[in-house]
Amino acid sequence: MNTPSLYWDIFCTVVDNHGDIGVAWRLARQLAREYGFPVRLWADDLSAFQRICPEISPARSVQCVMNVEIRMWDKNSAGTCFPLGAPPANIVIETFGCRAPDSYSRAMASVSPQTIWINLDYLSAEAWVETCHMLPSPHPRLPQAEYFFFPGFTEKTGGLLRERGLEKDARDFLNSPERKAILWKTLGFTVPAQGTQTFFLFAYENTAIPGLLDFLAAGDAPVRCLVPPCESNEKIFRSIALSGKTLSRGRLELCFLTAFVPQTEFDALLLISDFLFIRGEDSFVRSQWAERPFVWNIYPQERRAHFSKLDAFLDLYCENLSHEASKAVRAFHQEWNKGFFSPETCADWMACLPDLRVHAKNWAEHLKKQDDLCRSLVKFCLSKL
Ligand code: TRH
Repeated sequence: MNTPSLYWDIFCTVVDNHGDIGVAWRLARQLAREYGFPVRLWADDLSAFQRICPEISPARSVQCVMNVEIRMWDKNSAGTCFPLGAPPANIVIETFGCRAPDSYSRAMASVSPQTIWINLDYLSAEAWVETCHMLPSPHPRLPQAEYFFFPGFTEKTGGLLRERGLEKDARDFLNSPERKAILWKTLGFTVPAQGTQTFFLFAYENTAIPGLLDFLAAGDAPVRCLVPPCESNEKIFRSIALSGKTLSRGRLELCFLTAFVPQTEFDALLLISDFLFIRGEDSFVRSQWAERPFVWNIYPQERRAHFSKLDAFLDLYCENLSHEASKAVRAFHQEWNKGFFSPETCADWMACLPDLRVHAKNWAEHLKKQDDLCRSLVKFCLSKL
């Protein structure tokens, strides 16, 4: 793509956890690294940001990390936090419904050519997304339209974040026993013994967890479970006698990570695992690029709205699966997201793991045929210049 230089401002409010900043940070890095664009990322919670990017200093209101200019977005000083006199960027992205300050929007409306204004929404596989993707919406007060941009799983959506060279990076990592051993060591654990199945457990507060752990502990094969720090499940882990960094029970070895790994190493964390329990948005997408069987803990919404989102995704994901595997995947997801664990459902899912491994590769291949989200955004913006 022959691209003129475009200046980007990305705004991000950390609602909770790390998904919002996780997506904004990934996108900002990709725009800077793959397209060479100047990018400014405005984030209102640098401490949450620091958890996934240790180079960030929460005390600094302006800093540059990986060629992205990071700005503390101090909402209390709205209107004064912007470099006064500096024009807004060519492209402004408000992530997940957050609103750039009024002073910024006003400045946007007064520049020529007009700033391209994008509202980047949450990921959903629901059918309505295709009809709303890229639709303009007039601003209630300003003479300017904003465009809705939807990530998604089909060609009529904006696609998924996927960096260039992702596949090669994964292959290189998987082909390097040294790099895997170094990662295990950095995490504070030995390399798992031959024949051990490793799984990654990243979930919301979920009452199904003890059942899953009991089930794995009572199984025939040795299993290692990697658990990242997660406040919402701390009580659950404490109730199963958490002490120290590891806990062994039956065939299960629980390994607690003491801190988040930097987001740039998150993919490797998934790749050392054989199957994945992930959640939210970004780890959910990364589990698909890791080409591993996964179980998605979807972000819970009011009035159980998330269940239709879950079904919409599973309808797409299960399309080319055998009837048996599709049934097992759907049942396990339903129960996991209701906080309910039944050994029969889990056993059915596990019996399908060989098929699910093949499917995970095919699914990733299928998704890679569409433009990635960053590229779709760049193409769209160029078309609007
Ligand atoms: O943290 P999440 O639950 O994020 C969200 C938010 O809750 C948000 O409000 C909600 O709307 C959204 O989900 C759907 O899960 P997610 O999306 O997987 O984000 C986690 C991020 O943290 C992701 O970018 C990966 C990163 N991460 C690390 O970098 N290192 C780690 O060790 C871990 C465990 C995660």
